[in-house]
Amino acid sequence: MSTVRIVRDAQNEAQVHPHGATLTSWKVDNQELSFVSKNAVYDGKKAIRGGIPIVFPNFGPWDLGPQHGFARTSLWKVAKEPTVESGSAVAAFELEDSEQTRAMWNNRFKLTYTVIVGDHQMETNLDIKNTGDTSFDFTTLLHTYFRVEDVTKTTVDGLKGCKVFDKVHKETRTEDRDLVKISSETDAVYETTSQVHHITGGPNGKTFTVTKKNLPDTVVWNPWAEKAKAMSDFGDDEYPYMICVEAGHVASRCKLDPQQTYSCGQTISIKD
Ligand code: TA6
Repeated sequence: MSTVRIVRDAQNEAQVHPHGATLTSWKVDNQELSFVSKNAVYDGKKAIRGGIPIVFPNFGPWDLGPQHGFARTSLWKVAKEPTVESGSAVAAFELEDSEQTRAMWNNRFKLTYTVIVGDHQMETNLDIKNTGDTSFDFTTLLHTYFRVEDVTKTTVDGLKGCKVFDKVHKETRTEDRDLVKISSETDAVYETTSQVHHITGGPNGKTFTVTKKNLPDTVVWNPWAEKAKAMSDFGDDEYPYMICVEAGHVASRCKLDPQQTYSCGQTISIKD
């Protein structure tokens, strides 16, 4: 299984691994902006530790199957080979239900994941179609790992006033900070956040801008030292150089009737 290179030009490219349709690289001006662990496993079984794993049909622990669902550990098809059109490089990937998925979750679906590489920006859009004759519900999330220079100097905005479930301290509160900072293990599910987040502290001091579409919630995660040590596919010394800011529909389940499609996604841009 080789990765699919999506090249706009000499300054802008991305790579997507068919395992989970996981984006494993986004480079602008030859600077890697995505974080993938040096210990990531590419055995076609475990989710790739980094980049943008796709969470579907369930965010978090799941009685019916693996944590975060089966999308990120399934082999996706290339539905559209990389093509440069209207100034961007575009590729698309597809995952449909199978015996394996129906054995866990007995619903018919077709996921289409489109990656669009623009100039200093990238879009990752997910269309979720119910191809069966019965309704189903799901939660979904783009588990984006951003590369940062020092997570203790990184800030995330667009969360103030939001209800947040703090999974580390197991409490629900309202966020009162304009800028969320990370100084310890962080695992926070923010409900109905701003559509736009700015993440400072990226490579060469750059700032990421994330603009969400139909993904009302945002999860912020950094495993910190202890959890990092507990993950075999994550280096003990890597947690200072990444932050997950994850656009999702996770605070409530999304219902999809037969033949309906739920379109969601994010645009990430980078600037000085
Ligand atoms: O998105 C945050 C989170 O749900 C954390 O609780 C942590 O489990 C993280 O995802 C990574 O999960 P994974 O199954 O990829 O190890």
